[in-house]
Amino acid sequence: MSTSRSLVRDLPSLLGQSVTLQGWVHSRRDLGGIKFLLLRDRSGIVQCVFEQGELPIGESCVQVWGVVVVSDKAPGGLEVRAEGLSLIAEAVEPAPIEIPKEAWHTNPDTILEYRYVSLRGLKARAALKVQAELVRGFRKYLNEQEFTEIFTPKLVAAGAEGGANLFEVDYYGQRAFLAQSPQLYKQIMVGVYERVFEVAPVYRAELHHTSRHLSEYLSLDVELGFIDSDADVMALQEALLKAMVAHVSQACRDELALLEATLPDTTVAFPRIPLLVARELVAERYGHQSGGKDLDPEAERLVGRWAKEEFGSDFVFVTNYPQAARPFYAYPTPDGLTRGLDLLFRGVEITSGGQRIHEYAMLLEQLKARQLEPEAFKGYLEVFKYGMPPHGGFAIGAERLTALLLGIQNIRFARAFPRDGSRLQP
Ligand code: AMO
Repeated sequence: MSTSRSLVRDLPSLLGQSVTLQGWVHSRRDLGGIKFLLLRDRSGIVQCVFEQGELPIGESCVQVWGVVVVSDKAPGGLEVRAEGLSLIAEAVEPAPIEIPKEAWHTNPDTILEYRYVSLRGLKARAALKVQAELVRGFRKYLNEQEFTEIFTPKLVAAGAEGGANLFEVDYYGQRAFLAQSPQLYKQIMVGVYERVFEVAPVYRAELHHTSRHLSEYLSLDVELGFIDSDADVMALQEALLKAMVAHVSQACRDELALLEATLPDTTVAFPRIPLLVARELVAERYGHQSGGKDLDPEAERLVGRWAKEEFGSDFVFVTNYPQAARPFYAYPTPDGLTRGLDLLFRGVEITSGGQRIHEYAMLLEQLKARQLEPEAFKGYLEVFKYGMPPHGGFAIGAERLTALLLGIQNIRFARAFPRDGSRLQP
């Protein structure tokens, strides 16, 4: 690393001085005698003006030196009057898509096919930077609340969430799966630390090709013990999301401005509505009959609309899901419902969670009521023999949160290298 290297973001304080920059040729323009090079480094972009010499093609890595001067016409109000350029690594051929244009109307498959270079676009990199800061805000808040970060296996012997969307793996000749969720493990770890979280990918062999499902996504998992009810889970979730948004608003000013993102108003409390009431509400207020046990996407959108219209909130908790719509470990209530809940953000589910069953006998009862064989859940059940506190938690889909926050329509663009039913490369 060159010790004398300046970053683009520092240039305003270096007016009139000689600097050396390193970065990429974002674009170049030849106006007869004068040539313009936009140099991109990790901190920004600056215009460099050359009076002689040839400029290398886009995406070449270069070192440029010259004097920083004020310029009304240059983006950012300053430019570098270049005195020289050396090649660090020349691009072998022009990039397959135009990075500076970042034309989002280009066929998404094309952008994703060339992701190794399309990620260099300012908007593409800004989106993933915001995601990185959301995760940093997540860790920061939970660490402050005495949560311990855990690391659980992604190669597992059984599914955690049920359903058919498991990827099977040949594990030394034995059948294994890619983890759908760290669910059991985070609960086990509550027995160790009381409060835990994990940031890790999970795997879902989703059969539907949608704009909100990936086959591999980043799950932000939280679990905590010694709670009174699902209200504690909601309180933590609300405070955590508000802290994450506040962190991003500080850490990503430039990125948010570039993406023209509007942050949610975090001064309002997240409204809460029981699932059955939500179903009635969308039918009566908006004339929509939600199909299935859960809310369908249109019903989610309408509940989100209601929360916005009535409370000015982009977030809304949908609570008390029926047992039939939740896994066996959800804490049941006598009315056939559970203390399971979802959080919607801008009309889309971004988290699922709630209070869990913590008593061995109650778990056996639930399995029996669902005609499930306790033998098949032996691995899950063991820890509940050994004193588990009342506990609950949730998991946030990091890409969904990022996409909804930034107005990205297709979740694939909220992950660097998305995996879906038709994509395994790059
Ligand atoms: P669930 O299966 O609802 O719950 O997942 C939690 C959150 O993860 C996100 N999500 C997805 N994101 C992208 N692609 C997918 N295919 C996908 N599937 C889910 C959503 C969803 O809200 N163990 C429970 C969590 C818990 O109870 O703590 C679970 O995994 O944002």
